[in-house]
Amino acid sequence: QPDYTTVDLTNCDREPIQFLGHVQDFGCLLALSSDWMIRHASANTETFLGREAEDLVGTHLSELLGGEGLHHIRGEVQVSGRHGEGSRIFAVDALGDGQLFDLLVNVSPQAIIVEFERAGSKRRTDTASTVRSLIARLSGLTDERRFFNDTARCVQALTGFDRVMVYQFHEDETGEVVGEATTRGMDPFMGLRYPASDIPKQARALYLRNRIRLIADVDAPTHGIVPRIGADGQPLDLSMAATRAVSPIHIEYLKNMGVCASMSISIIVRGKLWGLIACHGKDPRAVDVETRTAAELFGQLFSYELAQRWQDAELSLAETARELHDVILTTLSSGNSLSSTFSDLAGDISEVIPHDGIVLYSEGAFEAFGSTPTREEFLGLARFLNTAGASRVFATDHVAGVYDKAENFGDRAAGILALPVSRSPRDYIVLFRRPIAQTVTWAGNPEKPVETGPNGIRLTPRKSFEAWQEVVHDRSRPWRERELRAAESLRVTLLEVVLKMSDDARQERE
Ligand code: BLA
Repeated sequence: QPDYTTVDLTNCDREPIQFLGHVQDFGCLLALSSDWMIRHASANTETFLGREAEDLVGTHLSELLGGEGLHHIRGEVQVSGRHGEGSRIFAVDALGDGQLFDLLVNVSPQAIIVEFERAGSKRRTDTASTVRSLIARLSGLTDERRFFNDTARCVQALTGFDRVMVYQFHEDETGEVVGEATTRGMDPFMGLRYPASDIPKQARALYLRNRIRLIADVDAPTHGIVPRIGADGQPLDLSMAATRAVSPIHIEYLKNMGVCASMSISIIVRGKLWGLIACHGKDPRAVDVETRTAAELFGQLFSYELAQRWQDAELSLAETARELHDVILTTLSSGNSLSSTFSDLAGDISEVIPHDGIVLYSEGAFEAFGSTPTREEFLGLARFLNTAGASRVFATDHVAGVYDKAENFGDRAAGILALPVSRSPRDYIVLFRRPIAQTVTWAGNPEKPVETGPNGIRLTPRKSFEAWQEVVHDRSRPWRERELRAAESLRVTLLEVVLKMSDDARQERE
């Protein structure tokens, strides 16, 4: 049970959102053992299946479902049991009485979970081909902003939500709206920044496993699971359940935002949650299973498209980095020292990793170009880097955040990228970036995330969603992932050369 009595932001992270034990109103749920006995049922089965949850628990599934329903579910369990992915069966006459249901089936070690929703209306066009043509429209776009805005427009066309956003997580887990499509009369959220705590850790972890979630109506009742605690002494794990009722804290958040329905689709790139496509409705919106499946598929294809774009950018950078590697080897192997060729080298590096200043600190000698700390200041920084112990590249866009004295660098340097280019004592090449006055437009004051809620002291989301601007003075443009990768390969090249040269020098002396 989460403890709401201490007010701090880690509360959010501790709410066990997959064990809250309720389903939403738009569907009902059965949890079965591997021998098809009903172990749990949601309290709203009567509405969908005509039988009370209490009557169903402890009976065999075949007593409820006619031949067609059971046959379908068995078949799907064999498939999804092997792959661990949930499956969906559309328009099944599950009870044998002519009512059509869409079924969602998920197999976990704890239970087979089957959810029932009323089948969506028959479509004129098939959703797979709609998704295909939407994605085709995106892949030609080179401009990033248009790419994200069009992505939002595609999902809006697919689902009909009033506002659709592409929400990207930054390194520090805050998030930013980078693409948006709205219907008339909705406030634009484009460019707004939200604190990390708005989507807590356990929710992000869950969204990596389960790629889509729908909150159909923030005002609709939710229904408990019967019995709440199973024979194994545990509440039912609803991680993969589509009807899972979400955290009441989040419901309050949506209400504060003036949102009645919310759906979000996970964007996973290289195994990490890159962001979400977040959808808002002014009114209740029970998006049917087929549309959700299409939206999820769209999300997956969009993720591949993003990954492809990254890869293209990386390939062209890797090309330039390779040329740099060759230049360094040629220059240095013809007997030049690193310091005698450093000014050329600095120019070459800036083509791969743009920077405002660069320092070579090698065997006690200090050489600097552009906007950098002084020699004295640098020596302190070098000592800090030695203790930071990184044998690989070390980068930050806010060096004063990890090394106090960097405040004195003022507007000469705010971000550093350090490449250790020797064993010990450490020699370094350090790239510097000057601060940029960044304006971050927060949705609400991020420093006041804690308020007293309706139930006494506990954590509630910020009530104010009015933009709150903060100007950040001591940060540089961030080092991009691919720049760090290029720096790492540069470090390896330089280390090779430096070690070889000192070996040669030693041999000459001996
Ligand atoms: C979940 N928070 C979420 C989700 C989103 C957001 C998209 C996923 C569920 C959904 O699809 O609605 C946040 N929604 C946003 C943001 C925008 C948006 C940033 O549209 C921007 C436009 N939330 C808080 C605080 C807490 C909190 C302070 O702000 C904790 C005290 C909790 N948010 C919270 C929890 C969940 C959540 C617990 C998980 C809900 C669940 O899946 O059960």
